[in-house]
Amino acid sequence: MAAPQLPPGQQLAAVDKWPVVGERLPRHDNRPWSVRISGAVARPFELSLADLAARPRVRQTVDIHCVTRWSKLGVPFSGVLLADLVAQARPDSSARFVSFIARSERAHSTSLVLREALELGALVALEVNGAALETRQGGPVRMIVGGRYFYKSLKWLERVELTTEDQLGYWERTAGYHNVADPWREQRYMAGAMSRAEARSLLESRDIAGRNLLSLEAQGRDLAGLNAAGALLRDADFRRSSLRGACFDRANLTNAHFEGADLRDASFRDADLDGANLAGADLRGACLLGASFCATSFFATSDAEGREDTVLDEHMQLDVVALEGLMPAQHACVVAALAQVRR
Ligand SMILES: Nc1nc2c(c(=O)[nH]1)N[C@H]1C(S)=C(S)[C@@H](COP(=O)(O)O)O[C@H]1N2
Ligand SMILES: [Mo]
Repeated sequence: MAAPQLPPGQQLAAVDKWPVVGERLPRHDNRPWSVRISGAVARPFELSLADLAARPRVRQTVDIHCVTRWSKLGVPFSGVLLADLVAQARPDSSARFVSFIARSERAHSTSLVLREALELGALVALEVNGAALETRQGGPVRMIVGGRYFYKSLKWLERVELTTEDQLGYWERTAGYHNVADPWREQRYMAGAMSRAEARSLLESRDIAGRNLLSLEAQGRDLAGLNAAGALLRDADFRRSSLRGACFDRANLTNAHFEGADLRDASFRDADLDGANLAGADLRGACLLGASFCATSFFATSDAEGREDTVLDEHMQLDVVALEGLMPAQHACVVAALAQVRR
């Protein structure tokens, strides 16, 4: 059998699509672009775009795997090897980590173990598909780190800093994203902070509005009428729970699990359902207006997951344009199912 090309839980994006995730724009700044290498090094230095472009160029074909479950295989990037810049800066022997910092409003960052970044062939990318990286794609200079979820590939690179202690990146610190991020080991999130017992007692109140509950364990429970408005519920597990009439308005449900859940008349207005799985759920009367669906699953597509039937009806509310965020296989299933209920 050929080796699988898609890590577990990933879906292929259409060839002509490249979803934008996280920040959409770099910080406005009139100074010309430059990249500075500093920290635990003997010779910090700064490069202009022209300096970067004049260095030896490397081509690399990279498989992109976003933590929100979409993938693009074989994307041809070119740029300068991080190893090349690191060597010139003469790292101290104590330099064990590398942080990448963006020219963006929140100074977005991410970090890697220096040795791993070099082994993975981390690329200071300038081009994709033979053309300069567009701003939208993280250009003019973007880190590309193959073999890690795409949140390790920083857009709008401005600073490379070598450090002796790890500086957790933006998503790793604020969203519980896993600090190693190997897609083949499905390292999407750090362990949730809460025990099953704590989750159980918290859920008894049926009010978790506005709370931050990464990887909440709430499977197989009676949670009808739950108020989870505005809650941060990335990777939460609501499989087979009864959530009739629950309110998830504006909640972050990235990668949440709703397989087999009763979601009749539940409300997901303006919720983030990127990478969430609703296969086998009962969605009759549910409101999904304003929700985002990048790589959301509505149907089980592999036999291994079993063929649970998702239930939709004509009372369900959703924006047809938002369905464009679905990956092709899911898009086809949902469009066919909607056509059937609306007949
Ligand atoms: N500067 C910056 N870089 C970033 C992010 C961000 O918000 N800001 N998001 C990360 C995440 S989570 C992903 S999946 C990829 C998304 O890249 P794309 O928008 O080109 O798909 O960028 C990564 N790099
Ligand atoms: Mo991501």
